[in-house]
Amino acid sequence: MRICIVGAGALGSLFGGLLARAGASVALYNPSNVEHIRAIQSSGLILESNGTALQIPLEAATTPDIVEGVDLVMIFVKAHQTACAMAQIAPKLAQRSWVLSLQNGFGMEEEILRWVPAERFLRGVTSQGATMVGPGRVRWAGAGPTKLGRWSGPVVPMIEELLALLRSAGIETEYSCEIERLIWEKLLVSCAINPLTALFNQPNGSIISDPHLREIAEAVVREALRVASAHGVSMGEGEALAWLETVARKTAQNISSMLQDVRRGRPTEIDYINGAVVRAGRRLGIPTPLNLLLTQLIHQRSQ
Ligand code: KPL
Repeated sequence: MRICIVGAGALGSLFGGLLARAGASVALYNPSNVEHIRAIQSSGLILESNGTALQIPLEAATTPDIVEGVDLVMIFVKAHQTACAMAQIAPKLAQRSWVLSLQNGFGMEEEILRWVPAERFLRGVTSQGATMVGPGRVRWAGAGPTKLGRWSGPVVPMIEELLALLRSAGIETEYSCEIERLIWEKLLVSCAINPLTALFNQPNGSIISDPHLREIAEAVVREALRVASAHGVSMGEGEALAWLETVARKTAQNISSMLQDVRRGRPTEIDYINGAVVRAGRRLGIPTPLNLLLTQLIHQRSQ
C-alpha cells in the first residue's frame, strides 16, 4: 500500500516515520515547511523516542505531485487548512485512492467529502503525541490509542490491511463503527482543555489541578455534552467528566495544540472545536454560551 501523509507537521511526520520504519511505502507532503522537508530529503526523518534518536529514510516533497497514484492519503493538516489542502491534492488523487483524516475537531469532513466519495473516506482520532524539535526532527511525546472507521459502508480488505499496517508500525489502532461518537468523545475534552490552556498559558494538567479552571472546564464539557446528546451521541455526564480527568492527567505536562498555536502566533482550530459545538448547538436549539464565549476569547487572543 502506497501512502502519502498530507500535512507533515509533528504528528504527520511521526505517523509517516513509524509506517516507513515498518516497511511501508510512505511519502510526506508539506508545501509550507520547506526547511523540514529539505532536511528529511537530505538526512531522513530523525525520530526521538525514550532518549534515542532513530534516522528513518523517507520520501518527502513540497509539491502535490507526490500524491499521484497513492492508495491512501492521510490528512494531518490543521482543521482550517483542510479546504486548501484538498484543493491542492484532489486533482492528483487516483479513482481508487482512499482518504483518512485523523485531524482534531469537527466540521472539516465536509471539505474532504467535496472531493472524495463517502465510501472511500475514513475518519478517526488519535491520542498519539508528537513535538517538532527542529527541521527534520520530531519527538514522540507519548503513545495513545488511534481509532478509525469508514464514513459509509462496511469493513473491506483495504481497511483490514491498513489496520494491520498501523499495528505493525507500533501504532495501537482499533476499528470503530461509531465515528460520530469518536469525534464527539475527543471534542468534549478538547473544547475544555484547548481554549482554557491557551487563554491561561498553562499545561494540560492545570485543568484538573487548578480548582477554578476545573470548574470552568467541567461546565464547558457539560454544555457540549448536551449538544452531543441532542446530536444522537449519548454519553453519561460522569463518563464525560471522567474522560476529561483521564486525558488531563495523562497529558498533564503537555502543551495543548491550541496553546502552541497561540504562542507561535498561528491561527488556531477554535472554529472546529468550540465553534463546532456552537454551530451544532444552534442547529439543534441547544444554547452554548460558554463555548461561544471561549470561541470569541480565543479569536480575540490570537488576532
Ligand atoms: O489533543 C489535544 C490537543 O492538544 O489538541 C488534547 C489537549 C490532548 C485534547 O484536546
